[in-house]
Amino acid sequence: EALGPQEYTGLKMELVQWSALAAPELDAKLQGKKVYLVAATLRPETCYGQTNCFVGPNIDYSVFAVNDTEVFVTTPRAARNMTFQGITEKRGEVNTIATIKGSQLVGTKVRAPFAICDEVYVLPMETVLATKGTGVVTSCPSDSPDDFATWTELRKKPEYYKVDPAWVAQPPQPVLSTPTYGEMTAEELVKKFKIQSPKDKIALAEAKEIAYKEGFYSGTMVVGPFKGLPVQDAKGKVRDALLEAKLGLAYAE
Ligand code: A2H
Repeated sequence: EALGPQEYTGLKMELVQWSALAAPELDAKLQGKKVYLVAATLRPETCYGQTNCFVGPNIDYSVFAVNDTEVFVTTPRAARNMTFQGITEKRGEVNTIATIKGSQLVGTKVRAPFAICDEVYVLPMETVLATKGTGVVTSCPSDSPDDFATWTELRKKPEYYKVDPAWVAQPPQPVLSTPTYGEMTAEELVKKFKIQSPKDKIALAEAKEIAYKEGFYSGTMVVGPFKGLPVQDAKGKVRDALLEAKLGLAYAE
């Protein structure tokens, strides 16, 4: 874990359609508002390869007003932190509209900023921590072993996880190429370490470390406006482009 503050990029994943469980309450309360699930990432350059969005099924989420027009969905903890970072209108005050369990958000359809796969579904991820980031995690299974392992698990047992197979139909989308693992770094590492499920935490932590080092120090972008650039150079440019387009925000903790 980093010792200094962690600088996340918050990806604004705009609501397209609430899940059947969330729609009755929230559609009525949020008429005329722009609603975003805000995912915290340390790898903004992978945004082109988003194919899903994860929430913790047993975590509570706040649906809160940022200003007159925008509504965010994050953990209550992140909502509070945001009020001290100039993200919301009133400092130190969360304007909560509703509280909802992650499990109720599953099946919600959102727009993924800059992603090749424009609209993605919200899925459950048991390993999402309520104490980190926003509690919303964008899924980039080409480059995140955690994301790849969870997506694979959900595809194996959709009934058990109460997931419609259509929500996990989108395959990983290549974003960058590494000399050792090619364009599907996460999948290669999951295979190499014989990771069977998201519960293989030790192997996943190791795979995550390698994926990060390979991708960041040796990777080259294979999609998007910075195609051909080293990932090290592209990372900041992608973050700036997200902030510029108002599809991303700086979030630190
Ligand atoms: B990263 P760190 Cl492609 N619980 O984004 C669990 N994981 C969380 C989280 C939470 N509450 N909030 C954020 N994360 C994930 C992309 C990505 C990420 C890729 C590769 C590696 C990677 C797409 N998912 O993370 O513990 C988010 O996933 C490995 C560094 O604060 C976020 O970045 O270091 C990362 O963990 C933050 O992890």
